[in-house]
Amino acid sequence: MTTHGDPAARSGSPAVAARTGTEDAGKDPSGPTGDGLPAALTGLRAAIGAARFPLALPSAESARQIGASLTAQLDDYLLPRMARLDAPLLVVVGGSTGAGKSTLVNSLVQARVSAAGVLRPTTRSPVLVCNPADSGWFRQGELLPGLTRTNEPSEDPGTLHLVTAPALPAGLAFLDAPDIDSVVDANRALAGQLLAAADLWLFVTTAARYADAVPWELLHTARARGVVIAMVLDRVPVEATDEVAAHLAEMLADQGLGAAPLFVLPETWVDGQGLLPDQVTAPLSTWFARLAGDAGARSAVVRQTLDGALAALHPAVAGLADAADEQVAAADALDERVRAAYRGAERTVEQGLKDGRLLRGEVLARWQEFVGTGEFFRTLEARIGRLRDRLVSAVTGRPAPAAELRNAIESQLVTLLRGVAAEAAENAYTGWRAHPAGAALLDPPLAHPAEDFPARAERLVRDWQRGVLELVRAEGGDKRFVARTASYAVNATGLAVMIAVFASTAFIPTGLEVATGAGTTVAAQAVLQAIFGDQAVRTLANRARGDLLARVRELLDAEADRFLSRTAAARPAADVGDPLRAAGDRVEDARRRSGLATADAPGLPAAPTPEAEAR
Ligand SMILES: Nc1nc2c(ncn2[C@@H]2O[C@H](COP(=O)(O)OP(=O)(O)OP(=O)(O)O)[C@@H](O)[C@H]2O)c(=O)[nH]1
Ligand SMILES: [Mg+2]
Repeated sequence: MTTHGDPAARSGSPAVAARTGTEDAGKDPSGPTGDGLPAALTGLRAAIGAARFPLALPSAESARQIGASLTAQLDDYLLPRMARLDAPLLVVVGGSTGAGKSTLVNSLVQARVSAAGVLRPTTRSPVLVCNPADSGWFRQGELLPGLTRTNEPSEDPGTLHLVTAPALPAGLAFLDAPDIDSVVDANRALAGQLLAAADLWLFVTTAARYADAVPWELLHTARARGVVIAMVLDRVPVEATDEVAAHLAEMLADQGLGAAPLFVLPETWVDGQGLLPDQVTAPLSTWFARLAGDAGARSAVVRQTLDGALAALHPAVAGLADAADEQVAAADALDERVRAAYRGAERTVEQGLKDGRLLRGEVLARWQEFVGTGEFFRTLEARIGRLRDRLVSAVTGRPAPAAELRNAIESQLVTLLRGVAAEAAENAYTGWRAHPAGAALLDPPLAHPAEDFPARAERLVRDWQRGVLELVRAEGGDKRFVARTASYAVNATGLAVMIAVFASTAFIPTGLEVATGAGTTVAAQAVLQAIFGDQAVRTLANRARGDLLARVRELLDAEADRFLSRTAAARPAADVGDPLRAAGDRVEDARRRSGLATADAPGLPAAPTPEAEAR
């Protein structure tokens, strides 16, 4: 066994490096507890839980992962650790597959507590080994509450196999984790989760694997978080020891991890029990024994890792808050595209009612016929009826029931509504397709109006027509307008009002609009002029138009809702971003006030030097 570098410089990370040894053991090792921290953490937990990132924005996937891992870390480690600063120190043994982690743990506790093997990966579910005196704490499940405690070895990654080993001193526990670079996804995820719950990482790598990318990614995370780390370079061929150990020490220093104690274990044989020879593990077990015996040093490790994890929350939470704001902003932008499309549709309908384009073709023809039958005149009161005398000679007696005009009005309106709904759906669809989050929400049917749109449009028009007749009937009490409230009079007046709605403002069809010839057209034209000259008709028409537009708005709103309901999921009930930031700030303030990591805290024991080993 060799250790490298100046042991003083390797005696812990900066915050705990100032002093080593046991002189502070008499002091309350738990020190200040950070009064406001548990409440601030609980608040943060709730704020993170309220954040959703359902829209497919570039920031969403990582925000979901970060949110999930922060929640897990709060539950697994931060909250229980804050509640029990004096609980045993948990060393999580992590590293590359087959590096010899399980063999090392077994050797350190001098018992086969975790299966080691040649099949990769061997360790599928974590094994926690502690002194019998500490098993109560780990068994009660405050820490890593999501893992079911078992007394038997298990392959289920959702379990935690608890083993006691009298050879292991109290106050210190080892957790043998699955491999961090596993081909098995669940293994990798679990390894990350376990490392996030560690007070100390014992990072095991080998001469063959120490330059791999995955371990270094994790080590960067650990450094950023200020986690206390110790490194084991395992199974090093004797002839390569100096070169490999020097290279790894250099890499650690380059990555800002020069303070981590480094233990270099030579390649050796395992005994019949699968354990390493004592002399190989001695420096490591001595170091751990010293740590276990030094309450002050243990407390400092716990506090530094805890403080680092708490400090790392702040920027992570700020990132989540930004991502949550982006979700709302994107939902707003998507909604605006939909609203613009359907506002356009509404305007087209309004325009259609203003410019008289509806008073063409079939409607106009039916109107002319209707007026031409004299049915219309018979039903109107004298004021308009005055025209009758002048026009009666021009009016033919062809049968053209009011029903036909009514149908023509209906189908004209329905056609218009279908047209604008189709255009709006297409515009909204195209608008969303051009937005990454929108594209992910689309289904092909959204490009067209809802399947039942035609039926709903027809019902809308019929309901409106009925409404107009009711309006006329109600006004019928006013004898200035309708002479008699006989149903045919109501009908005829109602149709005139509908026509007036179609030709609102000063529009009256010109000779051109009214097509050619025939006394009928002249009569129709004259009647229209008479109608629009009538204040009562104008008033009714205004109300009927308002009613029609309100119904159209409602129908189009239902169409727009097919889109808007999809972004609604991205809108939490209340603002999420600012409360998240505030919760993160509260945790950070409480952390700073807590004095968890104080500069004069005792540090890690130094890794034994070769000279010390020689003694
Ligand atoms: N010769 C020799 N074999 C070792 C040594 N350390 C571990 N082994 C063997 O290497 C194989 C893998 O060791 P494990 O302890 O299972 O490795 P691990 O890191 O726990 O592997 P996973 O759980 O799959 O991540 C086993 O067969 C061990 O017996 C050693 O120092 N020397
Ligand atoms: Mg293993």
